[in-house]
Amino acid sequence: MPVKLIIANKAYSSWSLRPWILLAAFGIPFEEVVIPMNRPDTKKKMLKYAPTGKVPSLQDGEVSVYESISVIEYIAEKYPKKAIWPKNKKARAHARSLSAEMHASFQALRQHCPTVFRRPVQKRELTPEAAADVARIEAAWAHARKNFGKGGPFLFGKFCAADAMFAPVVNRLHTYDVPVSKATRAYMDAIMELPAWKAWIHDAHKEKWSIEKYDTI
Ligand SMILES: N[C@@H](CCC(=O)N[C@@H](CS)C(=O)NCC(=O)O)C(=O)O
Repeated sequence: MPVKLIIANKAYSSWSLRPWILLAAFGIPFEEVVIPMNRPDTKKKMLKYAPTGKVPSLQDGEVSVYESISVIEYIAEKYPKKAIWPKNKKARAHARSLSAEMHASFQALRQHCPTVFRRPVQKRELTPEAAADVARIEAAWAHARKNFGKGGPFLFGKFCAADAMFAPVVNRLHTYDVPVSKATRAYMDAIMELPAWKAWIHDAHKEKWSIEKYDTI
């Protein structure tokens, strides 16, 4: 039986994209359950799957996992033959560090540039705090690409969990037209070329639910 991934609106849910793009990019079959946000029954529905009442979460038979990073770890453990994390120990340690940093940081950028996957590209000047987050992200990406990225266009060469963790940031930098280096842009383009990325954006545009405060952001 395929694993079941519980997510929110593809138009707005940055956390949901992470395990979704990982499963899709690795060609792992999964069933998708979408719980639309901002509805009277949203919390109740999400609580059925995770005690936080948030998504993403994953169900694998009797096993439940929540928090995007834990969901990704679970997927990596379930499919050990897939290079969800880099095979090299040093690269893997760094990929985990970057992923944890992404999980816990960059609040200023998140607040200033909320994720809307169907937002038209429209420039927004950054606050100094959001600009500092972008500077750290660019430095982190450049460091990973230089030290571990020889085998392909992604942070650790081939697409892996760390790329999945940063994928929503690619959308923020792109849709808010944030000025970035050529190398950062090339990395963003590599993510945006993934069929899994394109499928998510396509679905986000097709969703009928609309939360006005996000769609006019
Ligand atoms: N740290 C959590 C964040 C999860 C989260 O905030 N999810 C949002 C959707 S992007 C959510 O479930 N919101 C619904 C709500 O709060 O009612 C993770 O990594 O999974």
